[in-house]
Amino acid sequence: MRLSLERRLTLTAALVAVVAGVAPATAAHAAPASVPSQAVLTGPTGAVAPDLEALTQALRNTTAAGAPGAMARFTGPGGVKSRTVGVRDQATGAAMDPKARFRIGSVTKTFSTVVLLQLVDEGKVNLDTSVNHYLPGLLPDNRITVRHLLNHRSGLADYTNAMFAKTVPGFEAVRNKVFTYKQLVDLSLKEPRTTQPGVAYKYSNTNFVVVGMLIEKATGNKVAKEYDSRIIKKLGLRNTSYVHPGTTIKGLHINGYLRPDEAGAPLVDSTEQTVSWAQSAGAMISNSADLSTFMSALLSGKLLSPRVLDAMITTTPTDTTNTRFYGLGLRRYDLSCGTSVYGHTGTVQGFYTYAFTTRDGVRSLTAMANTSNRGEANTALGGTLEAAFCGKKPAATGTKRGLAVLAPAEMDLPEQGSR
Ligand code: HEL
Repeated sequence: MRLSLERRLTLTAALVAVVAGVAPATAAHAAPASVPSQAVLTGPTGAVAPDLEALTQALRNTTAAGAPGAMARFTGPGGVKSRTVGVRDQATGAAMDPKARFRIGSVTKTFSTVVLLQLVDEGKVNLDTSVNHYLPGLLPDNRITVRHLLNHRSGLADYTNAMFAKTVPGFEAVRNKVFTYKQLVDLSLKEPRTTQPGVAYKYSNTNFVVVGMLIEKATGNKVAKEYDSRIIKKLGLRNTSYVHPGTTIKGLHINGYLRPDEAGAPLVDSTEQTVSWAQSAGAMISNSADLSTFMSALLSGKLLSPRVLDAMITTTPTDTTNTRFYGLGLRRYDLSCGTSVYGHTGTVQGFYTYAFTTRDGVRSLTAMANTSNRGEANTALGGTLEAAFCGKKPAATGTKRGLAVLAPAEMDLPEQGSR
């Protein structure tokens, strides 16, 4: 049986929740659950200090699960703390570097959303107006609004499920391809729609391809120019770019390694590609510091009006754990210590990313690993969130070669059945 991408992702998310120690069934803004016994409270807000040993352990779990390298960069009242494990380039053996650039996949969706919501702030786009009002005849249903794109409730099928049904052949078929937005939307429209507009959350890259089209229609400019003037230059993000359809990551960067579906097959260096299959849904390049700066600026109100930011962080659940939520181009994870963090995750061939910040933008974490199509590594990387924001030790991941060495006797493993 072939599971759809979203189904696989839901299962992965559930696994992340279990391994990362996310409490189930906590209300959206419920009072903090008991703080982990070894956590240290710091700062005027009483925020939990990151457990740096646990952060490193989460990264080690990630490489033990098959990632060539992994890193995490936390910024908070105590300053910046970076941890790295493994390599950024398997051919040269160069060590993972917290300053290096990498592909951020769907964290791009948050950038695209900010641009579109700035256009809302400027009165050029309305969230509850039909997409077809701005792009006449594009979609088969006038009821699909701009908001439905941003909160994944349009029902437009995700064309990437079919595109990447076979991982490496799917990737190689598009690695050097350049698509128009319209070609990608047409791929989606060949498939049945997944829900009636507005009725249910169903993650789809198609939504954010249409967001790119809306940005270009409303501004008359390419999305690259809008990311640049509205976010990148404004925040001084010197390591962030949108180079589509360029294929290289310029400067100090991390190489990505895609795991083939076939057991034992060698990793595929997937660093260079157009990412044209994703464009405004996932083609940006950035680094850890820039992603933290961006997420922190966003949540602390430096990019959007309070009214529009409020719309962006108004979330609904994405699964039944009641710990995972989606707003407008933005995820919210409720962690086991009661802290909610906002940001996005990314999966693009060879790269997993987590970029999250607290509601006040004061504490931020970017974590990444240079592999993909490897759920256990992504799950292990998710453990950095609990370590960073809750000061909590990660569980060892259950990989055959990793578990024994990753679960030293003194390690504070979460209790079975406690979440
Ligand atoms: S998927 C996600 C993540 N998002 C979505 C988007 C992104 N990335 C993609 O759509 C890539 C899909 C193919 C990835 C590929 C691999 O692992 O490299 N997998 C296969 O080819 C499987 N056969 C919801 C996880 C997000 O976190 O928002 O990024």
